[in-house]
Amino acid sequence: MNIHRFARRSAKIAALAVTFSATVGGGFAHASTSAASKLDREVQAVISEFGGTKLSANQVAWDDGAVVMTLPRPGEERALADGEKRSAAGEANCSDGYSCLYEHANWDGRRLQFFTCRYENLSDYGFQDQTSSWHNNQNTKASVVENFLALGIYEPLWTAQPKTASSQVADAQNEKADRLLVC
Ligand SMILES: [Ca+2]
Repeated sequence: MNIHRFARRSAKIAALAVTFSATVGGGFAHASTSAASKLDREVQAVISEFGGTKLSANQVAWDDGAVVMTLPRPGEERALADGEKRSAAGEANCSDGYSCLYEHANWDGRRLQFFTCRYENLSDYGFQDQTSSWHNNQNTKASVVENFLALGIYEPLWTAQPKTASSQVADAQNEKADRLLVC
């Protein structure tokens, strides 16, 4: 092989390598961008319907963080905040001092966490008739969860004692919660 042919072949291989990495890199960039935009559309849909402010890529906060919704990232079952410890599957993960409701059993799906002792209408956050599991990680206060019956009338569904959790509420209580007395 003379030196000119070798140089031409090397240049051709280098050009192919550049083309290949640009294609692969572009593919990954596109995939992560569409996942991020799907998540952002979900977050923006919550904000446009229920107010609140975007706290991070997958969180919406109301009242300066008295209430925070965390959404699962695309392809994930569990709602985890940025940097939150990835707890074992089937482990309740409400932050210390908060009372949490979860969209699905086993503490999966959207997570709605509350800090302030007051009544919360879950419809204010698009969470009425959604709750399937819960974790009260307040230190001493119980939370009472209620179902709306008729004008101003609610029936208690369950009382969430402090530092307790349920991975799945009874069928008769499932996806019925409308109001929460945080403590
Ligand atoms: Ca209900």
